[in-house]
Amino acid sequence: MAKPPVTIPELVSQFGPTLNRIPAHGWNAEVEPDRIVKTHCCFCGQQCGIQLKVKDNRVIGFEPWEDFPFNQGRLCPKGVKRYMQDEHRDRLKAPLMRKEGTGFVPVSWDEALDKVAGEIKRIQQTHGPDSFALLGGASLTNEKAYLMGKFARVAVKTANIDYNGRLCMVSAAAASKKVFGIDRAANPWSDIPLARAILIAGANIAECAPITTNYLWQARENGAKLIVMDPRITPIARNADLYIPVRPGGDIGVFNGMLHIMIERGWINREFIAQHTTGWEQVEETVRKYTPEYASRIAGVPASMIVKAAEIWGPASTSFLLHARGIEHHTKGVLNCMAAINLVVATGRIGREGCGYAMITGQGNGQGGREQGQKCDQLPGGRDIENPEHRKYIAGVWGVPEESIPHKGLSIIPIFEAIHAGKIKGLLAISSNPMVSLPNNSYIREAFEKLEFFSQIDFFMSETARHADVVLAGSLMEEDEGTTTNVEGRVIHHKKVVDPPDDARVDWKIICDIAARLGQAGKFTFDSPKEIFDELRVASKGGICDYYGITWDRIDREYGVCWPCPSADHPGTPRLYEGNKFNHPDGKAHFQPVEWQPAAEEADGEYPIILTTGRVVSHYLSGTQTRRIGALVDQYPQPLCEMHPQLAAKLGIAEGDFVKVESRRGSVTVRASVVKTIRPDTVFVPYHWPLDRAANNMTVRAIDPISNIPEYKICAVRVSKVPEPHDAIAELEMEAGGVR
Ligand SMILES: Nc1nc2c(c(=O)[nH]1)N[C@H]1C(S)=C(S)[C@@H](COP(=O)(O)OP(=O)(O)OC[C@H]3O[C@@H](n4cnc5c(=O)[nH]c(N)nc54)[C@H](O)[C@@H]3O)O[C@H]1N2
Ligand SMILES: Nc1nc2c(c(=O)[nH]1)N[C@H]1C(S)=C(S)[C@@H](COP(=O)(O)OP(=O)(O)OC[C@H]3O[C@@H](n4cnc5c(=O)[nH]c(N)nc54)[C@H](O)[C@@H]3O)O[C@H]1N2
Ligand code: SF4
Ligand SMILES: [Mo]
Repeated sequence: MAKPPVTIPELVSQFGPTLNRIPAHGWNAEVEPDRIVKTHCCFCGQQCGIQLKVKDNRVIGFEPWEDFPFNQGRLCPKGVKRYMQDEHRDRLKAPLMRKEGTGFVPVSWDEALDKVAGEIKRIQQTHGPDSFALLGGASLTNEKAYLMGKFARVAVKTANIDYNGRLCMVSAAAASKKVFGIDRAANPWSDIPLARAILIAGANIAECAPITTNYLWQARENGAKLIVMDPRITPIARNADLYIPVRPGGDIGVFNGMLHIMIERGWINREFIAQHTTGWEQVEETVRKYTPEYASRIAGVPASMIVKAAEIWGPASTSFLLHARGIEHHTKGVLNCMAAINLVVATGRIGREGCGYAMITGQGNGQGGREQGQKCDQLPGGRDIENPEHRKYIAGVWGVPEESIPHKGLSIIPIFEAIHAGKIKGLLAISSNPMVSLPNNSYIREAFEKLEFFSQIDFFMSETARHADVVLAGSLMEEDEGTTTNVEGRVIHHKKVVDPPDDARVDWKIICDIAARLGQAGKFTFDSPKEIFDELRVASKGGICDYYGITWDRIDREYGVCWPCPSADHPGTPRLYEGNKFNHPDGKAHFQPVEWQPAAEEADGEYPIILTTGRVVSHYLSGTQTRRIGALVDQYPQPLCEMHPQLAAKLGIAEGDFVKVESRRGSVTVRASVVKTIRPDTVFVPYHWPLDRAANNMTVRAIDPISNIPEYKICAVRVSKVPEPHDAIAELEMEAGGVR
C-alpha cells in the first residue's frame, strides 16, 4: 500500500490563503434576510449567542443576540466575521480520493465510504483491531463527540481513540478530578463580578476569552483587586493591581510561595480545612520550604511580588481564580493546576456566591467534548473505561456484551508514537489538524507518511487532510444541529442555519454510514442529532456528567442548562460544591501536595532563550478557518516573534527584522515584534500557521505523565537576525493587503 508521500514543497505550492473579504451578499446590508436564526458562535468555549441572517440557504450576515445572558449581544472579531468562511471557494463540497497520478479527484459517497470501511477492515484483519486509530475533537457537538466514542468501541472496535482536547483541557481536568472528584468550572460566570480578589494565571483573557473581559470589568467596578500571572503583559494585565511576570514554568513558585505566606499570617480557613478536606498536612509540610526567597528563584520574579499577591488573595472576603493553558501546557501541567487549586481550597472560598474557581475552556465544546466518551480512557457521562460497573452500564445502553468494549487505549501523542513504531497503520480523523497543532511537527509529518491509510472528515482541505487517501466533505457548525457545553458547564443549542453545500454531508451521517459498512447499522440507526442526544442523555445518566434531565426544549426555554442535571424537574447546577459538598465518595476536597519540577527542556548555553507559544485574537487554533477570512488575516497576517527590547538589542535585532527562531527540532523565519510586554529571557510565537511558519516546528514532544498534555509553553531556542527571505511570506503579505 505505498502511497505517494506529500512532500513539503508540494504543499507550499498548493497552499495559499484565498481570503474571503466580501460577504455573500456583496456588502449590501440592505438585503432582506429570509430568516434570522438564534444560535451560537462556532469558535471558542465562550459559545456566545449570535443571530445569523440567512438568504437563499446562505448565511449573509449576523445580528447580536442581546437576550442570551452569557454575552448579551457582545462578540469578538472572530464571532463577527465567522460567517465569511461559509462561502469560501476552498469549501469541500464532495468526497475526494487520492488517485495514482492525478492526486485528489471527486468521487461518489459510495466509493469514498466503501474505501474507508474497506481499509479499516483490511488493516484490522492483518494487524489486529487496535492497529486502526481514530481522532475526534472538541469543536464537535456533544452528539458527534458521543457518536465518535461509540463508533470507536462498537463499530471499529479499536481501543485507540483520542481527541484534540488532549492538547488543551486535560491537565485542568485531571487536577479538578483529583481535588474535587469532578471536572468542570466550579462557578457560573455571574460569580466573577462578586469576587473581591481575582487571580488570573496563564490566561490571555482579552484575546482568547474576550467576553470574560466584561465580567472582570464589572468586578473591578465593584472594587475587586486583580492579580495576573503571565510572562507577557497581556491586555488584561494592563488593568491589574499586581502583574507577576512569571518565568514560563515558574508558577508553582508563586502558588506555593503565596500559600506559605498565608499560613504564616493566618489567612487560611482551618475550620473549613478540618471539616471539608483531606491531605492538608502534606500540603502544609510541602510549602514550608517555599519561603518568598526560595519561591522567587523558581518563579523568576521578586519575592516582594509573591508577598503582595498573598496580601491581596489571603485576607479577601470573596475570590475567584481563573486559569487557562498558560499553566496547563506543561509536563507539570496537572501539578500547576493543583497548586493553584490549593490556594482556593485553603481559604474555603468556594461553592458560594462570589467564591469560585474555573479553568477557562478553549474550544467551542472544550467542556462537553471531554465528557461524552471520545477520550482514550473514558466512556460517556465522564465514566471510566476501566471501571466494571461503568462498562456494564454503557454496554447495556449500547446493547453490546461488556467484554466487547475495548479497554483503555493510547492518547494522542502515543498514537503518533505507535504509528512510528508500526503498530498503528490506519487513522480516521475529524475536527483535528495535527499537522499544525501537534508538537515537533516533523515527527508528526513522518508519522502521516508512514500510515498505510488515512482519512479525514473536514470542510476545508486542512494541512492534515492533504495527507489523506480519502477526504470526506463534512459540515460546518451552522450546517447541522446539536448541543455544546460552554465554559460554565451550560449545555446550549446550536440550530441548523443552512444545509451543507452541494454534495457535502453532515458529519454524524458520515460516521453512521461508515458504521453501517462495518456491519453495525443496527447500532447507528439515528435519524437526527436529537436522537443521538436522547441516547447520550441515557448514557450519561448516573455518571459524573449527568445530562439526563436536559432536553433541547428545556435548553431553548432556559437559555441553556448546566449539568449535572439528573432529572426533568432538576434545575441544573450552575454552581458546584454548594454546602461544601465535593464529589469524592467522602464528600471532601482532597488537597494534593505539589513540588515544583523543571521543564522537559530548559534553556541552556546552546539554546539560551525560552520559547512560549499561544494565540492572537483574530486567529483560531490551526487557522484553517480564520486564515481564510480576510478581515481577520488583515488584523494579524503572519506569525511574529515577540521579544523584549533588551534581548533584541543583545541580538542586534530591530522591529520588523526577519529572525530565525530555532530549536533542536526545527525553526521558523518570521518578523520580530520588539515589545516591552514580555520577559527578556522569553520569546513568544503564535501557532496558528502551518509549514515553514509553524511554531510547532520548534516545540518539544514531551507530555505530562498524568494528563498527557504536550509542553507547548516551554522549549529552548536560539534567535538570530536573517536576511529577508524571498519566498511565500512576502507573497502572502501582499495577498493580505500589504499589512504586516
Ligand atoms: N483568539 C483566539 N481565542 C481562542 C483560541 C484561539 O486559537 N484564538 N483558542 C481557544 C482555545 S482551544 C484555547 S485552549 C484557549 C487558550 O486560551 P489561553 O490559555 O488564554 O491562550 P494561550 O495564548 O495559549 O496562553 C495564555 C497565556 O499563557 C502565557 N504563558 C506562557 N507560559 C506560561 C507559564 O509558564 N505560566 C503562565 N502563568 N503563563 C504562561 C502566554 O504568555 C499567554 O499569554 O483560547 C480559546 N480562545
Ligand atoms: N504550539 C502550540 N500548539 C498548540 C497549542 C498552543 O498553545 N501552542 N494549543 C493546543 C490547543 S489548546 C488546541 S485546542 C489544539 C487545537 O488543535 P487542532 O486539532 O488543530 O484544532 P483545529 O484548528 O480546530 O482543527 C480542527 C480541524 O477540524 C476542522 N473542524 C473544525 N470543526 C469541525 C467540525 O465540526 N466538523 C468537521 N468535520 N471538521 C471540523 C477544521 O477545519 C480543522 O481543519 O492545538 C494545540 N496546539
Ligand atoms: S468570544 Fe469566542 S464564542 Fe464569543 S464571539 Fe469570540 S470566538 Fe466566538
Ligand atoms: Mo485549546
